Amino acid sequence: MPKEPVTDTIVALATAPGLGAIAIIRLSGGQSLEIIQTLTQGHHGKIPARSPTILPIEEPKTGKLLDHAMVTTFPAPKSYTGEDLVEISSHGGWLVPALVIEACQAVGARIAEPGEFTRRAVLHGKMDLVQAEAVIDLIEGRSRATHDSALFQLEKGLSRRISDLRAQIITIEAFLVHHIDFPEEDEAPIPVGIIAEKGKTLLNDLDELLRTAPEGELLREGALTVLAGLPNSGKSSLFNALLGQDRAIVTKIPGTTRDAIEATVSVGGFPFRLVDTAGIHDTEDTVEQLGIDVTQRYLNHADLVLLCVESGRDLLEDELHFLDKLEGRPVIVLRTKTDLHTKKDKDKNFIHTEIAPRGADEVLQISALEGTGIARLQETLPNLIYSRLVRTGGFVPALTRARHSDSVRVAKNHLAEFIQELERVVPVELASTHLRSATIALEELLGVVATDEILDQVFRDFCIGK
Ligand SMILES: Nc1nc2c(ncn2[C@@H]2O[C@H](COP(=O)(O)OP(=O)(O)O)[C@@H](O)[C@H]2O)c(=O)[nH]1
Ligand SMILES: [Mg+2]
Repeated sequence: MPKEPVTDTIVALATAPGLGAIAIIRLSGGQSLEIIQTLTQGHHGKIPARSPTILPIEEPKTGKLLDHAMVTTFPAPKSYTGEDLVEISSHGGWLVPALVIEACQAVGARIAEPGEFTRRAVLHGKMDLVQAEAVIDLIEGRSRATHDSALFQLEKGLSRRISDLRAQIITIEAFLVHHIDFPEEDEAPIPVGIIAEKGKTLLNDLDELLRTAPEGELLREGALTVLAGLPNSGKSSLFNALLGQDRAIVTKIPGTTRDAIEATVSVGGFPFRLVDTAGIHDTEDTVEQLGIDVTQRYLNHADLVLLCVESGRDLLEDELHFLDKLEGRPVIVLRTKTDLHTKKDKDKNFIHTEIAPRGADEVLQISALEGTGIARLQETLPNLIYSRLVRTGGFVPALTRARHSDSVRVAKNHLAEFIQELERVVPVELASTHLRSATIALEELLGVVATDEILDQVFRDFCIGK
């Protein structure tokens, strides 16, 4: 809820700054229509609503022509922010948009804070907080799965699920009130046992939603995928093959890749943050040693490890030890350079299978040089990391931020305590406070009740103009 009425008028560039054919400048707030009228004054009567109109934009004091721009006005409440809003499509580049923004400032607008347009949209009930987060995900997404998920969230896919869970808590609260209102009856209309049962079902639903969080959160940043293996095992060649371009330096001299190179790639439509690093062996060379430290740091946070081991030999002690240390983290062992170690026989399927060593989820044979096995790997990666999303097609509500899972966890814990107290026959009135807290947690998540602190946290990541 707004603390104070939002009345001032904000202005910002909505398109990316820099060279471009067109720039869009946005104005929102009580003075927007007045401001655009002033900047285009003398050339037109009232600008028609929601109808793009080409107008000369003039500097307010001097009347000097700044540009001919396409102006569209969106009077409240039918606008993105729910306020009077104006979009000015001017010529792009460095100067024109800056001059137009300056002109808006000269007649009363101020530069918007990051995310302020969307924040105002939330304050005016145009979208909830979870939808607002989807806006930024949609803009920043780099893979089809991220796009699908963000769009689904923007279309209230997740919000509906959360609202539904909130409604269920409120229903239990209502049952409880009903129960409290008939204390003298032997058999209250709704026995405590039934209320507890309802609570348990809801607890499962909350759990189910929580289980979507790990994959949902990965969708935004991409799964951190670290290429590991001894020098010369073919890590950089694989990195380039997955990227489809030669980004990492590939040489025969061991230890060439001295620091980490990172790239976000879409594999099967899912985002992966691929990291090519120095190898995992001891070295005297300090620069190379630094690279190895980088590897360790990445390994600590890896969502997936691809251990490259050249084909034609068994895994070394070091490599097996390395697998042991990764404990529980998804690992694929890639037997590389199969072209060197397999006789090419057109009649034979020369990719032979191999049993995954202890600690590894899969073993795949690849040749980065010939491209063999790369498609298989590209199929395996999403299945290993995003199995749930692959299965559901991504159109199932999923929690996509730590903020989401934190709130749902709080709601769940309160509900669990409620059930416990109900069964321990604590006065039901007391137990019901937990229901209230659970409801509030979900309301904060949706932004129904959002403190400035929550709003600041959400909109901090936005760019100016959104
Ligand atoms: N024949 C063949 N050579 C490869 C293959 N992958 C890498 N190599 C070669 O192996 C050497 C080391 O490769 P590189 O990718 O730099 O390994 P890294 O040190 O683990 O990054 C280079 O000479 C590559 O050309 C492959 O699939 N087939
Ligand atoms: Mg390398």
